[in-house]
Amino acid sequence: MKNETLQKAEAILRKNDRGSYTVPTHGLYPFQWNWDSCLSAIGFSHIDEDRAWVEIETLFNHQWEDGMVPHIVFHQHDDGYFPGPSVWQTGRKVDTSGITQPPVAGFAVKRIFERSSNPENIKSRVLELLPKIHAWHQWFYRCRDPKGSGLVAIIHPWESGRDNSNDWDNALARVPTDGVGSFTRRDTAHADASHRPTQGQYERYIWLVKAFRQHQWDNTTLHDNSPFQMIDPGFNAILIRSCFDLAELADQLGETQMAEESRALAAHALAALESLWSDKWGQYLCLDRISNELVESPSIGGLIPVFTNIPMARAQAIAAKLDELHQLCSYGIPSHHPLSEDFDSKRYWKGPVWLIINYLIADGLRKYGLTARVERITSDSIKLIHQSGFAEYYSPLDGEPCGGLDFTWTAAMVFEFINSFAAEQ
Ligand code: 9WN
Repeated sequence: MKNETLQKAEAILRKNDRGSYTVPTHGLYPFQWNWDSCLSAIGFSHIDEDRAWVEIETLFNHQWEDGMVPHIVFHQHDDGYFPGPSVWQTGRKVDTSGITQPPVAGFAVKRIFERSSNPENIKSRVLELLPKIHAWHQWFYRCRDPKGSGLVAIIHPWESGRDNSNDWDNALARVPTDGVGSFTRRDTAHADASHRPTQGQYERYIWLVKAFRQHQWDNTTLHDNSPFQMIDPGFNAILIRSCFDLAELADQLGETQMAEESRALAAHALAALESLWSDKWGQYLCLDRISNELVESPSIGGLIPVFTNIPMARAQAIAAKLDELHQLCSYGIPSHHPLSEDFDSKRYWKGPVWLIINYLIADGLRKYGLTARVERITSDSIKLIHQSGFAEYYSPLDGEPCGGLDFTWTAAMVFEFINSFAAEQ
């Protein structure tokens, strides 16, 4: 008989399933989101392997010709979300946004393939996906790192997946708001406005979208023309891990040239990641590519690199930082340092705990054998679910559920925490 929590998690995945893709949650996010889908597919792999593959295949059916994989696919009309297709105007047959999101697909495909009950049967599907994922990774290094530094920049806070992190505040303040016009946000009709980004942030988000639209969404020009170019260590680490994972899979499946190319991209990037380390903060920091300055902001983005192959000493320093954060909160891991002036326990990415981030960090720590921290993160994550349900995010101080409810990727991560991490302890 299945654990009751897993039964609830499965019910959420099924409720948010729209056949060939899932929505992150009913109401607040009525379309397919890029990294939500890939991480949710990992959850599906525990209950329905075919459905897991379909989720990722659907996303990649909407990949752009240049290799970019959009952050939202607007499969069906829905007025409940702003900005919708009429703002993006990307001119796709099926509407999509024009920016991307953290590239977790390479990692997710490897994980799902590894646990496949019949790998032989799945090989051909994986072989279809691999070149598409590889093209996306190459797109990143071509279009978001035009000078070949090894580190890619995001050009919109929504690309980070950590939308209103304090990391972006100063850089975003440089983005103008002229000509944005009036608009009606829909997010605050579904979720508590005090948990969501401010109006000023939203105006800048929209200004950037309109500016990219004027460049006809041409990715050969967007990076250099964007007033927001941010190098996020977490984002880069996810890309590096996905390149390494894709290389391993490609080797296994006989795609040796792809494997070599992917490994070379990852190795170059990994060496460059080191330039984001800060001894002062004991973590990685973002680099503002426009001002060429490290951003002195102690966010979770600087701890996510443990997800990839950073040096052991860095992983140990991150483990020590996690111990410090755990001392300051009832539930880990806060998305921003609780002693920082701009910490906010309930506002979106300015402090709350996200189970997907807990998962990426726990998965990284496990690689280094830092199991005590894996156990702590796992037990905090499961406690949050028992206490507060499957929320979008939670206050690290008292576990209050925030944002949207019955959240797909939160439910997906619960399968990983209970079936994989807790089962190993
Ligand atoms: C914008 C869907 C997405 C997540 C992001 C999260 C939030 C969207 C929004 O929701 O962003 O993409 O409108 O707030 O920040 O990580 O993918 O769950």
